[in-house]
Amino acid sequence: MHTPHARTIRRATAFPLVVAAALTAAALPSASAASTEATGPGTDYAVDDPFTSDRTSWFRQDRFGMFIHFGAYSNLEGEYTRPDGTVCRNAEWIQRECNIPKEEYEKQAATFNPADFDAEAVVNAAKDAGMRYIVVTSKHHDGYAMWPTKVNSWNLRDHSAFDKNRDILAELKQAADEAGIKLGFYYSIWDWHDPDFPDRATFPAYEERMYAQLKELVDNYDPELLWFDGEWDTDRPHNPWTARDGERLEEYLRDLNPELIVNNRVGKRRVTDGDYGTPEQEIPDEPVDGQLWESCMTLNNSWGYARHDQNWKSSASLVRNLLSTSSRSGNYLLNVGPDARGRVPAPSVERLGEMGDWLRTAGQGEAVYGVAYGGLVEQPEWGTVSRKGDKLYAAVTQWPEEGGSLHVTARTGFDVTGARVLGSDQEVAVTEAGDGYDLTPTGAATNEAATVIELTVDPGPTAAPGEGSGLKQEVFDNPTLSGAPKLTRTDPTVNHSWKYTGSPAADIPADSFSVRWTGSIEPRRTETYTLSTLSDDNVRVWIDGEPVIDNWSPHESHIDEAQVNLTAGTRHSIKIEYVEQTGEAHMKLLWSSPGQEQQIVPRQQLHPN
Ligand code: FHN
Repeated sequence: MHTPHARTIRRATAFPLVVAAALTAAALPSASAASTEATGPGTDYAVDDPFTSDRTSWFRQDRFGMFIHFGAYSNLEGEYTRPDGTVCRNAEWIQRECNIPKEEYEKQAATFNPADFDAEAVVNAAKDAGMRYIVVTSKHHDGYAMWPTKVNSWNLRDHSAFDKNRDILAELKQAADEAGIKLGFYYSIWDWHDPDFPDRATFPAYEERMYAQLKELVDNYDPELLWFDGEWDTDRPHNPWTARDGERLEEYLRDLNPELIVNNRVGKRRVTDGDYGTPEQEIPDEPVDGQLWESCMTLNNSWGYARHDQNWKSSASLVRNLLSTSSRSGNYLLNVGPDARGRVPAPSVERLGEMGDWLRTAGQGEAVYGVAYGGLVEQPEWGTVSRKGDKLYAAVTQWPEEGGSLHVTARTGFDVTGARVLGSDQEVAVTEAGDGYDLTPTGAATNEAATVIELTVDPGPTAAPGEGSGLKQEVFDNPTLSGAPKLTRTDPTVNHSWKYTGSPAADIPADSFSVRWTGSIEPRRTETYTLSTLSDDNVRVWIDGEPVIDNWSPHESHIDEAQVNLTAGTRHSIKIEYVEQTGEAHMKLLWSSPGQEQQIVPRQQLHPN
């Protein structure tokens, strides 16, 4: 089912050892299924570099996905009539926000019958939109499972009016597989229904059921991605979830399937949790440091179906959102909310089709799929610029007046060797102008959403990959880098997530240790590089003997940056000093430059002397 993934060798996962009385042994993944050996010193949770690994390649290429919010709340279609006759409106939060008593909510769920749910139609709508992956709610905050879980009877199979021979997640998986669309599951940690959830004392019993459900989902439906939610500190009910819980869950999932992609809400929505960040209903103004990212957004204002919410976004604004996310190396996860019968609202399908039309017209999709941050140029006011190899895609949303031009400000030296408007045979003049180039089209914009000017560029010399082996690493079993190092070795990359329980080696404690890396760093381009450290706790960095980063005090996961001028082929000396005081421990070294996408500094470019 999964090709074993080359991974950092780690000690296997501890499994919550509390046995939940409510479950039969059959429903529980047996403790032996996950090693009983607890993780601990010597464990490194960094599995690879999400910016470059094969495991995340599809996520970084696809750029555009469908979110589906579908659950027992959909049965109310956004409206609840209180006993006093007043109407309360919400969507997927309706039970909590309208104070529906648990028994009454269960009673309405028993009438839920999404008989018209048509997985093929849903997948076709996604495909027609140009979406390449789907994330569907398997369990939202109300705790209602949308698959025939064996863990409890609060689910679509056992508590509904739906056909007991159907399994909509299985139907969706089959339709997605046949269409070549990847499938992921949203799963809420926060659970309003499970009585063991709110109290830390009984939380392990809930956690055991949660692990069992997640194992069902991974084993039975083979998702490519898990989209956690409900990780934040809140009440009604109290949410006891901690970063330490997230560490353990993430480790468990990666042992279930090393190929899984997991979002940062598996922990506490930080840059060190999971594989990618999850801005919601917003798009970051620029590429996100330290982590992949995906912006999730509604088509109207509601995630779950709400009859009253007809405030649909225009397809032009949706296309522009997609161009904004992909041109900043992000993904766009756009939501649909099927109604009580399981039908995707027509206004949603219509707008998705219009987005797909734009992507399919004149190869405009090239400006989205597989692109990343423009890098070579500053982000313009008149639209967005994304990059894929020797192409820059200038997606223009403010077309110049006749004879007018569009200016691109160069961030590094590069030549423009070609320019054309996708979908038009008009000429585009490219002239050097001040700090960049002026692009002067000779015709009209081709559409309302965005007209794409494809530039062919020569980004200048990039040296061949180096032959480095990594940096010299000295590990001290004290927080002061003092005395003889306990361990000296070559570290291929500075890419470590020791978290709460791990450390650089089995005989190094999880707290109160320090590390020094020395050697040289060899860039492939002569440019101003942004060096980024992602650290918890202290960190300081020298390049060519000069201090460039100094955050020498205990801190939570934090990204520090330095702009350094590096010369291709030159081995610039580097020294990094790091201390783990207590709690979580993380230390990563990344770089980016106008011509280099963000990544963990690769082994080939690091030398131990
Ligand atoms: O509370 C949820 C909400 O219902 C919805 O699922 C969004 C989508 O990501 N997430 C949470 C709010 O941040």
